[in-house]
Amino acid sequence: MDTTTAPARPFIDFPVVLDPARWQADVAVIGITHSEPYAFDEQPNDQTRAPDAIRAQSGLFCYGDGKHFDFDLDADLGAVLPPRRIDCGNLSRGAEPYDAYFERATGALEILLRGGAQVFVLGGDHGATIPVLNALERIGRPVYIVHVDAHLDWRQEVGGVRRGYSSPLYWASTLKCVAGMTQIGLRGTGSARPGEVAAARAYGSNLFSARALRAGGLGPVLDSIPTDLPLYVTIDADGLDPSVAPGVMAPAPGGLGYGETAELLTVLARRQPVVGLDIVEIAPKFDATNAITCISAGRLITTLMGHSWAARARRPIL
Ligand SMILES: [Mn+2]
Repeated sequence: MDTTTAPARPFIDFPVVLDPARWQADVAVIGITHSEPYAFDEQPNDQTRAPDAIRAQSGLFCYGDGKHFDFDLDADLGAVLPPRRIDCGNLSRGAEPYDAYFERATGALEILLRGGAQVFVLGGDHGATIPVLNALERIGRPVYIVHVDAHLDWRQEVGGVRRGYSSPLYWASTLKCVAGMTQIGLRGTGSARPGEVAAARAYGSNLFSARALRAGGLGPVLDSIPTDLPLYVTIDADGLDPSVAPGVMAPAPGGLGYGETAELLTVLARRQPVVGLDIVEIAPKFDATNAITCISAGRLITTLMGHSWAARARRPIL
């Protein structure tokens, strides 16, 4: 039985494969549309529409046909990617309880990761990261997390909900497979209280405020990320500056520029294995200006994807 539903159109020109029995791939894109809602939130929230909104723009940000040069990759994406690249569709919640939905999402990611795919997850809100981390934990694959976000996301729970968008990095800190984390772009106020900041520091998370990034550049951020561990990257779109990612629920001025985010991913992908990336928290209803948030997200995805696979001659890809 298919666990996902067909997207309105595929990511770039990737073949759509909904049957998990056929998910043997080197690169896989999958939408995780839902997470567990807070009582005060609209459900389904607007972020559930983001995977197809990103895909809808993908013809604009990449031809992917092996014929058009991509100056950010110094190659064509289609030429550097392996042939086994698939779009697995959207994993959406039906009438099932949230425990069952999270289990289904974890199982889907487990199939992809065990099969050796580099996974690109289109959220959904930031709770969509949790089943990905659960899958990495289940298969015992150690990772170091690189997190771009305006917010800390270290709440143990909000209103009794433990798998919501305020909690993914706290959740990560409880998992054996997570060796550590660097959190970049923190600014303004969000759900974090002083206790969550203290807990993140006590755990050993490397916190870089947007101001610290601006003052010190990417060097200290890159130095905080160990080179001997595979990475998992999670990008909350509100970590980017609203000038390049206005389509979010909680815009916070002063975020990462597009160029420095792309440079961060480029350096990391060339330097060490990256098992996967998620981009979450895009709200298409606020992305009315040329869908620039979805285009930014798609470009970041293709930048990491392309540089990862272009580097395969020099080192293991995953
Ligand atoms: Mn977040």
